[in-house]
Amino acid sequence: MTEAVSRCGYVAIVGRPNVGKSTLLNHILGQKLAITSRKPQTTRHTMLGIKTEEAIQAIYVDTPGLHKENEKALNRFMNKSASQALRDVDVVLFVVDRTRWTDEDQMVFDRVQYVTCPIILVVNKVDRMDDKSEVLPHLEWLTAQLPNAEVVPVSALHGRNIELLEQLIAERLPESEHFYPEDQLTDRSSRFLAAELVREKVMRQLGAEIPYQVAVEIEQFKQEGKILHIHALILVERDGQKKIIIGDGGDRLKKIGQESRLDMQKLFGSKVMLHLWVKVRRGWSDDERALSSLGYRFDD
Ligand SMILES: Nc1nc2c(ncn2[C@@H]2O[C@H](COP(=O)(O)OP(=O)(O)OP(=O)(O)O)[C@@H](O)[C@H]2O)c(=O)[nH]1
Ligand SMILES: [Mg+2]
Repeated sequence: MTEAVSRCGYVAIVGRPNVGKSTLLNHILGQKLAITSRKPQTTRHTMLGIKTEEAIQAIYVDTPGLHKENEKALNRFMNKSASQALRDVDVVLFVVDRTRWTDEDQMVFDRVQYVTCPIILVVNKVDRMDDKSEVLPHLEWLTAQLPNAEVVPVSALHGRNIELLEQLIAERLPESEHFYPEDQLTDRSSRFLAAELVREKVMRQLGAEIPYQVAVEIEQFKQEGKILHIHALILVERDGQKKIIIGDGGDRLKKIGQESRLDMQKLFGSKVMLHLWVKVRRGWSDDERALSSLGYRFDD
């Protein structure tokens, strides 16, 4: 019997906001690593999710959804990170939401059409497809747009067709030694992941506007015996937002804390004591220096 060929490479997951990129990554990894929510622009930073199975190592790059409208420094940062993720990768997963095609999908398409590596067009959320008769013509139309791309309908949430997708990815990865140890899951620190979990709860629990004006900073991350002590600061832009996040008698902040702590315990495999504070830092989302001190790095 011959040994399986070792393969390894980078797989960028791109698409407009809310199409299910991070949900897809989590499903492939078999655990929750990336944060997800119903609101667009949940992911702000690119993040690696590494999956090693025997001879195959796929290094996924989750990216912020490419989007129009807002010209704040934070939005420029997100779009730039997503575009940069297309450089030097071995496979591109271009994720779209069923038969919906918007100006933002077109923006992604405009960038993706120039890549020279294999592209897989992932048509997600097929579990919610109401009118099945629209599917075939749309898949044909997509194939005509990107003739060299493979088109795969999936449901990231329910795990439909994901094995097929992973097989198509593996076949397209170059022969190579693995870049990461087989038990490494991501390039991001535990502090980063902790901050993201708090931000996810804010995204999920608050109304339309506020989540976009919130950042989370970890001030302390310390294991003492069996307990991991985490202090997180929730930064907002205005006083009114601080009140809303804290809620009546601290109710909302308590709920954000409880839910974050449960997810942290699962991810870190340790009992967690979590302390949350809310603080106003005016204009952080449109100030490159403030952004950079919060870990939004504008390198290159
Ligand atoms: N029904 C259904 N919902 C899905 C599926 N995949 C993702 N979703 C939902 O779509 C919403 C957005 O998912 P995310 O994974 O956060 O989307 P994203 O593309 O990472 O979004 P950004 O980070 O904002 O760019 C969430 O509410 C998910 O639960 C799917 O296959 N079926
Ligand atoms: Mg995301």
